[in-house]
Amino acid sequence: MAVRTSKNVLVVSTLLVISVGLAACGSSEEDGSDSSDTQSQPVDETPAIERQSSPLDEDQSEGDESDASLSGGPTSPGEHSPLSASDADGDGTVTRAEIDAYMDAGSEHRVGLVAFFDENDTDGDGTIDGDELAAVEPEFAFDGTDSNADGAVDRTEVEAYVNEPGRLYRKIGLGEFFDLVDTDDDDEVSPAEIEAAHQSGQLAAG
Ligand SMILES: [Ca+2]
Ligand SMILES: [Ca+2]
Ligand SMILES: [Ca+2]
Ligand SMILES: [Ca+2]
Repeated sequence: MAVRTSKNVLVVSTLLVISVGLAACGSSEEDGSDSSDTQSQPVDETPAIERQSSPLDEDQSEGDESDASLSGGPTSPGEHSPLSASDADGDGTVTRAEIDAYMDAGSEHRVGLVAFFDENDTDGDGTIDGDELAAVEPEFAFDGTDSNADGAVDRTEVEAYVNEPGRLYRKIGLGEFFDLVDTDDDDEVSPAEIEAAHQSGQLAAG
């Protein structure tokens, strides 16, 4: 077998490309260097639009002055219910002073709703209606309890109401509820303690 040997010849060629492309065109460009701009630039003073982007959700007045509200139920004062409503300075922590002030403003919060029912069922027949209902202060105290919507509040209805999920504070009263949630007993309910109450089902929005 014949073996061919191919020679590779490397040819190094040097190409000198001389491009003299200097087109010296004496074009005098005048880009308005000395143009007298008389255009007065108007200062844009856009009026500051005052937007109140964070409307405060204030407590909605609950008293509806109608018997329909008895079965309709009160609106929630906040995501943490009584612990939102009682946090007067809105710092997320409810102090003993804040809860006391809140209960002073609404004595119906101090005791459980069944006990409050007994206070208002003056004739002790197990039903609040008529004059008894008209005398309830605040008038919305039993909103949401009239499950059969007959315009009267029976003790059994109140008992069922407070035993629903998230209504523990209505069952035992807000003072006792505060003590329960304040697990470290420092007379303050911290955001962490509020969260724990949510997790355990002791507290629910609404
Ligand atoms: Ca507070
Ligand atoms: Ca009665
Ligand atoms: Ca009823
Ligand atoms: Ca605490």
